[in-house]
This record gives sequence, structure tokens and C-alpha cells, in this order.
Amino acid sequence: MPLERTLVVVKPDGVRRGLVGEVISRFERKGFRLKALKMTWMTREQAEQFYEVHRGKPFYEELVKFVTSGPVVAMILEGESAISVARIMIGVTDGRKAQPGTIRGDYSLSILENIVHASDSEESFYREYKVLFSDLEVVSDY
Ligand code: 3AN
Repeated sequence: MPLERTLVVVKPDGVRRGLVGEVISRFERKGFRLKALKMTWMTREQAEQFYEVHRGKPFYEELVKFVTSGPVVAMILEGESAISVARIMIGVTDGRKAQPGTIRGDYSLSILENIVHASDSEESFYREYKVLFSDLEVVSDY
């Protein structure tokens, strides 16, 4: 089983609604190990880098505006198959369609304001974590 890392971000709606602890707790209880954690307010430039694959889509402007509307809490998590397991735990993009028991399924009624982000591939993880963390902020093995 591959030990992987993934990036999870509690988006501004999740922070505003007081769901930071709930999100972290779910991943900790699942067995993931926190490797980095920070609260930050993304700049427009960071948001554009973070969501560069969506540039040009109809919801792009709204998305950049939303993710810079307040602080986010970002974390790097490590565990077996972290990328695919975290994606299962957050649920599908649209909170109205996400299964109960997933984070979006339990807490979101929106496709835009869906509480949490998790990297969808190794390539996305490497691109995304570099937008929010420097390598010095990632702790060594423990
Ligand atoms: P996911 O976060 O499930 O990987 P993506 O990568 O397709 O979803 O979309 C990134 C983010 O863009 C979503 N988390 C959501 O906030 C927003 N988004 C995606 N599709 C739409 C849409 N049709 N309308 C508004 N916002 C959207």
C-alpha cells in the first residue's frame, strides 16, 4: 500500500461555519497523520494558481472570489492511499449530491461553497501544496 500525501483545505465557508475542528478530526480519526497545518488568507494570485485548471470556466471568477473571501485552513495529510481516501471522505463536488457520511454530504448544500478541498491526483497535490506551503513548513517523519 503506497504511503501518500494529500492537501486538504477547509475553505472560507467551512472556517466561517466553525467546521475546522470537525474536518481535522475526521481525518485524524481515519488514521491520517498531519504533516503541515496553517490558517491563511489566500491572495488573488494564489487563488489563480491554485485553481489554474479551471481558468476560463463559467464559474472561475466566482470561485476565485469565494476562496479569497476569508481565511482558509490548509493541511498536508499523510497515509496509505491518502489522495483517493480523502476524496472519498469529502464526497462529490455538489454538496446536494454528496453522500451522507461524507464531509460535503453532511455539511454542504452548494456546488460552490462545499466546505473542503482535497487534491485529486499526485500531480495536483504537488502543484497545490506549493501554492500554500514552503517545504520548511512540512514536518519530517514522526
Ligand atoms: P472538486 O473540489 O470536487 O475536485 P472541482 O475541482 O471540479 O471539484 O472544482 C473546484 C471547485 O470549484 C469546487 N470545489 C467548487 O467550489 C467549484 N465548482 C466546481 N464546479 C462548479 C460549478 N459548476 N459552479 C460553481 N462552482 C463550482
